[in-house]
Amino acid sequence: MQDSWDKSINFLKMSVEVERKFLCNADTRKALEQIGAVCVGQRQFQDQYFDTPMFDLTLRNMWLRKRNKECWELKCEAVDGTEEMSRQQTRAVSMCTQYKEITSLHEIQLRLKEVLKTNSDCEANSLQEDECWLGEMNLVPFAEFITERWSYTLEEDGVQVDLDRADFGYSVGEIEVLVPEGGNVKSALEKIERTAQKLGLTGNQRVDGKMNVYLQRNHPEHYAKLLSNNII
Ligand code: V4E
Repeated sequence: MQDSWDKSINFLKMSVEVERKFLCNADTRKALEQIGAVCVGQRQFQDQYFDTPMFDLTLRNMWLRKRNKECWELKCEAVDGTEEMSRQQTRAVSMCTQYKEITSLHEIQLRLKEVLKTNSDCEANSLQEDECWLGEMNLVPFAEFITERWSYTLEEDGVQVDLDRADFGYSVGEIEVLVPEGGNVKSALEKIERTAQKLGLTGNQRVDGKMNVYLQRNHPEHYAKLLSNNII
């Protein structure tokens, strides 16, 4: 009982990534510089996403990935719909996604065991190549791609803008704020909305992320299922 309570508390303590995607083009970098954004780097990374053959994780809106063959991350939906919101706040929420991020491999394995109801005895091991837990939980890669990313920071406290180009021919921008445990998600949404306005983003439709486009092209049946379950 105590164990499961501790796990729930740990889950609530994860930081939340609040993010709004937008379509970018050749003028986006100029627009960012005009609003005072500073380019803080360009890098490339490879992402591999894992799920069971029946997609038990993504159908629960949980996204398990390994970046650059070493960094594990589990993103799980985190929506706090309990507060009363103005119409403008509701709009800001509808344009953004909110995901809890778990980066400790041990925490990830605990969460996965709970969700997949497996009894894997394989624990996080200091040897990266020892990944018997993946097999025990029946997790296999279902997506793999490389992203080239240009990152910008803004004067607006804690706002980062990333411009991504995936190797399968899709580009997307994202305005994001990382909210630490117990932090103010509403203020993050406001910062994102202000940044979007400064960049002249007028659309009121959510923009597809890289994974949405990857799934449309490579796993159309699963994409349709996620869509009909309102997951993407
Ligand atoms: C949450 C999620 C996925 C995991 C990766 O998400 P994302 O932040 O888009 O990737 P990336 O490369 O920018 O990661 P970062 O470097 O910021 O950590 S894959 C699919 N989803 C769900 C999802 C959704 N439901 N709607 C939208 C617009 N995007 C993603």
